[in-house]
Amino acid sequence: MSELNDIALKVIGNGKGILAADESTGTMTKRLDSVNVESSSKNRLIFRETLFSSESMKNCIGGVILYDETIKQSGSSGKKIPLLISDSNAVPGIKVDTGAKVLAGSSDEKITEGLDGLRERLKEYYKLGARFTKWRAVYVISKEYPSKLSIISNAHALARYAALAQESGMVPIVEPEVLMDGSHTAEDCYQKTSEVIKRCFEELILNKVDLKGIILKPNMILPGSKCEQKISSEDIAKFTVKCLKDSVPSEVPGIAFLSGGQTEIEATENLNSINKINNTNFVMTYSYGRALQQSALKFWSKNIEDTKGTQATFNHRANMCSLASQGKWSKDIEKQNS
Ligand code: 5MM
Repeated sequence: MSELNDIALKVIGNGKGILAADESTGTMTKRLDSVNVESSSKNRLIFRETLFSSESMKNCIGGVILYDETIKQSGSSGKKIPLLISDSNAVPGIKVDTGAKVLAGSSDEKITEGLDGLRERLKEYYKLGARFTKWRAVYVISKEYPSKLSIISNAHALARYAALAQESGMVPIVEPEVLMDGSHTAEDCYQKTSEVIKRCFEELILNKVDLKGIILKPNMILPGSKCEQKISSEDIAKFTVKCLKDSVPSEVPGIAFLSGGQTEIEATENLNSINKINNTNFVMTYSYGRALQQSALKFWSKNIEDTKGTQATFNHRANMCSLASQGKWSKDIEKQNS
């Protein structure tokens, strides 16, 4: 199983992180609608190929999470997308869940689906070049949520998925996302996230998942987006590192945070603060969707043929995230380079 550990470290080690470009067609359509670009298969490919052929892919991006549509596409030169990614020495990955659906028994919550036929789909993705996979579970915070039902059933699904991914020779990214929506405090987020993560590891262990061959993709510990009590980046880092130190077994090679609706700068600053105080053995890096793509998407939407300009915007963000993953980012560096 040390091969899986090697893949995991290739994806998240050496100051690199993950580009989460696995938006399903519905989500990508929302993103493109927001910048007034038609969400055609061709346009989705142009934007993604522009990012995947950027210079920063070589030094800042260790892995790219793709969506089913993209992993089967070829770029403008005729090269298959997974090959375009591996040519930059990054690892192609694939989202394999089929989405979060209403949880029977607790209809305000979600359960992630996709286990039926997963073994066969994994084999196909491996043949297409994927070497890691992703499955995202979502949890809401309120007085009564996340419910025990949501915590137990999502952890069970995540663990069964992870076991199947490893059986197919791929590293599973285990993504339990406790959402930022709501007026809860950072303390509430800390407590609920700890409970969610601990349960995930109980199930992963029960399903005999090799913990050295996974990547955990959690949320940072943040106050809810409607909470009036804001906290500093240093406090976010303290809560986050403590939560992970207490809930994640030490065999896990690394943690790649989702950005979860933070701005690009917030996600970069908070990751940097985390790495400044990271006293664990875990690599702590990024697996950002919006916080890596937002500015590039905005720039690209003004002229979808301006590949160079879009890439420069993306390269800047990727470079800043890479510095943050090493605790070397600062507001001055951000300004000097923008
Ligand atoms: C890229 O977005 C992924 C979700 O797509 P769908 O909702 O369309 O399935 C998402 O899982 C993403 O990989 C993570 O949430 C990280 O993205 P952010 O934008 O939170 O960093």
